[in-house]
Amino acid sequence: MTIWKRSLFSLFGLLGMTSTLVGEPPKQPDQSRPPNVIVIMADDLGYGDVSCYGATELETPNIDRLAKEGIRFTDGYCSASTCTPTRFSFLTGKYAFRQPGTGIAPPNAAALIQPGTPTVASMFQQAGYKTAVIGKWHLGLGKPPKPDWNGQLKPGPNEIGFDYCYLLPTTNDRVPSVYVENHRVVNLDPKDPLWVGNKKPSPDHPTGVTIRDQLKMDWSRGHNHTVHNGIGRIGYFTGGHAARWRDEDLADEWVKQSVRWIEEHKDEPFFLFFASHDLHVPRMPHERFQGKTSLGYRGDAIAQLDWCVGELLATLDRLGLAENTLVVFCSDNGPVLDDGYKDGAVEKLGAHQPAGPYRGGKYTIFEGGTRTPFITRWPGTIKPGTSDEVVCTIDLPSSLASLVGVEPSSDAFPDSFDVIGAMLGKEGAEGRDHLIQQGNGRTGMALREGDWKLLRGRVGKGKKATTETFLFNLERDPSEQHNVIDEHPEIAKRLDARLQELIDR
Ligand code: NG6
Ligand code: CA
Repeated sequence: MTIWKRSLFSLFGLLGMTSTLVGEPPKQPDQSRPPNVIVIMADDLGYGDVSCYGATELETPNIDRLAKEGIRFTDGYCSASTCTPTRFSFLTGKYAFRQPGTGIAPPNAAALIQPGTPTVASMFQQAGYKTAVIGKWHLGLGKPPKPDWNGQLKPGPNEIGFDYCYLLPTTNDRVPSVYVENHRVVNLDPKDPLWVGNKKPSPDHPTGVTIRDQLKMDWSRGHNHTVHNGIGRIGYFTGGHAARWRDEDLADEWVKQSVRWIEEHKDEPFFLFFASHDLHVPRMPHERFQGKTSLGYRGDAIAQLDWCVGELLATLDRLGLAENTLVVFCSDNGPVLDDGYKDGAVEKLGAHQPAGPYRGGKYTIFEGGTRTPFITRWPGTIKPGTSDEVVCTIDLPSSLASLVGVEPSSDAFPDSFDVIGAMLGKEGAEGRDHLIQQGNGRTGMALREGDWKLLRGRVGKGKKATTETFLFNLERDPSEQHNVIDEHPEIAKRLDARLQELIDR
C-alpha cells in the first residue's frame, strides 16, 4: 500500500491533474487503494475497424465511449502481426523473436512461457492484486510434448501469475473446442475422454472435406479437419462432448465469467486480461448479432466485441469502480478479410477500410499489420484526448509496474518501456523513440524511429524469394507506397544497423 500511495501521488504530481482537466471537477479516484487494471485485447481488429478510428460503415458505440472518455492513440501498436508473438510479448515484455517457437501455436502446443518467467500478471501479484485471464490464450498449455487434455493442464496461466483463468485454450479455429478453467477442461466426462491430434483418428472420421456439403460455414483454405458445430477446424479431436462450446456463445461466456470474477474481487485491487476471440475466424457471432452490420459476420463480430466492451464498462459503473479502474483497449494484430473461411468478409466489405489508411494487415510488417486501435481510459485521472505518442502492447508490463510502484527485477521485461506517462496523457510525456515490428515467420522485421521506417521484407515466393530492404517516411507517406531507400542511403544504413543491434541484444 505504501509503495502504491507514493507511486500514485508522484504520478498525480506529474499529471498536474486538477489544473489540466477541463469542465466539471472530476470525481477523485479512491486513493486508499491502487487502481484496478483491465486490458481488453481484441483479436485481428484493424486500425480502421472501429468508428472512433474512422470506420463509417459500422458503429462501435462502446469502444467509442472508451475513446471519448480516455486517450485514443493514433500511433499505438501491437508488437507482432500475429497472435501468439504479440500475446507472448504483452505478458513477458520480451520480443517474441528472442524465444524460438513463439510463432502461431498449434493445437497441441505445450506452455510457451515457463513458470518463473516474470510476467505482467506476476508483477500485479507482487503488488497484492488478484489476477485473471478470461478468453483466448493461444500460448500453449502443459508440459512437452503436449497438453494432457484429460488430466492437469499444468503449467499454464496459473503458474505464471494468474490466480484464475477461464480459457479458449488455442484459437476458435483450432481444436479442441472446449473451455479450460484453471488446470482442467470444463465439464469433461471421464467416460468420454478428449483426444487431440494432427492426423485423422480413424478412416471414417468426418472432416471438412468428407462432409463439406453439410457445413454451416465453408472453408476457403485449411480449416478442413475435424468438424465441430458445423465448421471445419485446424486439427483433429474426438470425445469431450459435454465440454464442447458453440462458437455463438463464446462472447457471452467471456462476459459472464468476467462479470462474475470482477464482482468477486470488487473490494480488492484486480488485474483482468479480457482476451476476446472476436473477430478471429471462424466469425460466428451470437444469433442476436448476425446481420447487425452490412459487413457480414466480420462486421457482426466487431459489433459483438463492442457489446462485450459495453458490458465490462457497465459492470464497472454498476459496482462504482469506473473511477478506480484503468482500462486499456488494444488488438493482437492487424486485420484480415479471408482468413480461411467463406464468411462474406470480402464480398460485403463495401467502403469499409479495415486497416484505415495503412498498408497491409495481419501477417505483414506494413503499418496495417501492427498499428492498431489503442485506447486508455481512467475517468478522473486521464484527461480525454488523442495522442500521437508511440506506445505498444509490449510496453504494458513496465508501464503498469511503474503505475503500481513495483520495481521489476533486472531480468524482467527486457524490451518493455515504461511509457506510463504517455499512456495516461501526462503533459510532455513521451512514448517510445523506436519500435520493432515483427512479421509472421519469413515476412520480416521493421524498425520505426520517429517518422522513418526501415523494413526488411521477403519479396517473391518460394525458392525465388529474397529479403529486400525498404525505407519509408511515415509522415510524408503513411501508407508506405514510396520506397525512398535510394534517396536516403545513409538513414537506411543507420536504421539497418540499429535494427540488427536491437535484434542481437
Ligand atoms: C493461420 C490460419 C488462420 C489463423 C492464423 C492464426 C489457415 C489457412 N490459416 O495459419 O486462419 O488461424 O493461423 O491467427 O489455417 S492468429 O490471430 O491466432 O495469429
Ligand atoms: Ca490475432
